[in-house]
Amino acid sequence: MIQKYIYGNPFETEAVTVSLPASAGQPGYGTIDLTDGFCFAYTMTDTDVVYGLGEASRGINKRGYIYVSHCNDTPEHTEDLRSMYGAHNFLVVDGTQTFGLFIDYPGDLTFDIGYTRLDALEISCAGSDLALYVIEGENPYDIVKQFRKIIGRSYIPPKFAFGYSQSRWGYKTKEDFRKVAAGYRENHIPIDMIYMDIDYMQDYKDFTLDEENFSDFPAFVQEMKEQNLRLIPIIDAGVKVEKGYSIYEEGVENRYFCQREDGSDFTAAVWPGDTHFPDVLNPKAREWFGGHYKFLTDQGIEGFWNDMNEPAIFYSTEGKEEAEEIMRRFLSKEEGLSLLDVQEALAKLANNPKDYAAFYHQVNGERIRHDKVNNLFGYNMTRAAGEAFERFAPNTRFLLFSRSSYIGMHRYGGIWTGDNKSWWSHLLLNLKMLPSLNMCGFLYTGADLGGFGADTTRDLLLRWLALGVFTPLMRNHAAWGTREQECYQFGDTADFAHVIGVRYRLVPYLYSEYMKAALSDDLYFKPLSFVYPKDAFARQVEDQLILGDEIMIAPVYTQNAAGRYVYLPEEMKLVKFLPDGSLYEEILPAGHHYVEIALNEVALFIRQGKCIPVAKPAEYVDAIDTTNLTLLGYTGTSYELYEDDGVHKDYENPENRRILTC
Ligand code: MIG
Repeated sequence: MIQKYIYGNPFETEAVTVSLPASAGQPGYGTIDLTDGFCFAYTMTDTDVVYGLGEASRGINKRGYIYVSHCNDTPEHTEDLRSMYGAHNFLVVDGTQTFGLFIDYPGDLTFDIGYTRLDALEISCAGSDLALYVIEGENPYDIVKQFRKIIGRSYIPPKFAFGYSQSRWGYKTKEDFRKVAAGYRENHIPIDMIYMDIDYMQDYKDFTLDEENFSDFPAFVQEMKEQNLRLIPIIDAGVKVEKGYSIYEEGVENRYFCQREDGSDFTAAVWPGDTHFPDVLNPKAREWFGGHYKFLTDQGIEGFWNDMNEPAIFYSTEGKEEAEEIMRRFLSKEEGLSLLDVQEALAKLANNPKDYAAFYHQVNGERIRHDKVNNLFGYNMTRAAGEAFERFAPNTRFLLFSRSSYIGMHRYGGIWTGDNKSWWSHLLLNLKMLPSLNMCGFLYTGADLGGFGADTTRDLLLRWLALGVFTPLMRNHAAWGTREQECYQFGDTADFAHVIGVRYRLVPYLYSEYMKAALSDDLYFKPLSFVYPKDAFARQVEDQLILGDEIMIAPVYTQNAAGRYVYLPEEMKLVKFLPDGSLYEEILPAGHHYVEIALNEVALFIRQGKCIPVAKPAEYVDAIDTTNLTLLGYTGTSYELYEDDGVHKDYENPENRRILTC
């Protein structure tokens, strides 16, 4: 059961797609205080577990820390991080009382989950215009499913998006891309996509191509397709300020950019230098911005990633002037000013809260200050693209994911979890975020495998790929200036070909589970406790996940380990994909086990009474033979396979489902 409570006059975020009547009175849980903004307070008991919050630091159980929904370009994902790129205001308290909460509020919102006081849950924000949804159900899993029903169906990518992909910030020329293609194809490491980062554009201008490096782009897209590779370009939020650049001119002329209080276009510097932000909250501007993706789809492009859409700001014009003033005063030897003051002024330039309160959106004839709706920008930039694809080709799926997001965006695209590092702890963090993201509707998601910042190592990349085998988005991405991270850079490529090869053998199953989850508003990744609610130990497991209905995963996430301890809530069949192409299978009883998993092996656990389909090896998604699947698991059981053409939207066709028996 879902109750909706309205406070004040909330901004319509369109996160919820079902219209529910507003309830009168007080929610049945906690207390609400409106004296200073909004505050929901609840006292937790010792054993309560808190799930949710989507993209956030720390554990599957969110207890014991404080999180702030504030979409922000934040490249340091340390344990004490409070805000990331996404704002996903949904959580479930599971314990003495079990209930879910969704706070539909587009400004900054704080979740103090036992940080200030171990037993106190406090959700608060400065504003008092919001919608609060309180969800009751049989258990947390049931509550999550009810929540997912009211926010609408999750985004469904084309099937090729379940392939492996390579990315790197720094590929500049056709030659760079050809080298990656050859590196993979010659070593028989399966791959489907290569990502184009900002350097493909002319001077970092959206919807342009570097004139020198990418002449005759359609022919190049075709050349890659002949190798069964798709190019996936990035689109940044800021539009370069440049006379004569058509996107800039159109935006200025139609007043489609975010404006300052005085009505002038707000200017912030990002990669292109000075830019204006498209006012994607304004439906007209959204349609206009989205329409421009056609520049690339017309040249054969079938997928995009949207970046810098928190929106990230290196510095605003006003910020720059202030910093320059301090520098001038320092250089003219003004008394009392030290170099530290200059340093401080420079440090304050990027993503300064002051700047986010200095520009406005036009929504249905009303003007709204950006900081009050900050968390909706990435959502609506990605929605601009998603809505545009619907217009270009209503029956065709495009690959689309974003860095910044809010619940509601999950209907238009996926997300990747941003600028992690080549740290072992970030492999584990990647795993922990997955079920929480799924609870908030984000099914097509993954982290930069191998780590974005810092230099990776061969073993970290292999171990991370062995988790990535299971994440819908499986992308290796690295930052400019870091060690080269393509799989063929680390000697003995056979290990990489094998690990990624396992992904391709599992695509029919993973795709089927993804589609079933998306079509029934269910989870692809679940915490163990959702499947084994009576198992007290399962509530504590933070390094294993249930995938779909059939399997459990338990990747190795520490260096120099030959395996790891795994907890089995019930008997399961351990399957190891060995590098020689054979399988190791062993039935293990419920309980704790040490399982050896070598660097070049992929392990999974099939639940009792279940089986999964496995395909023959293939080097790209379209080459997977789904007519010839082997069933793995418990004999005498069956599996319902979902399969479609992977391109169109004929999801409900009964022919998409068939029963396979083991
Ligand atoms: O300021 O486009 O998270 O994936 O490689 C950095 C360059 C901008 C941040 C993204 C990252 C991407 C990078 N971008």
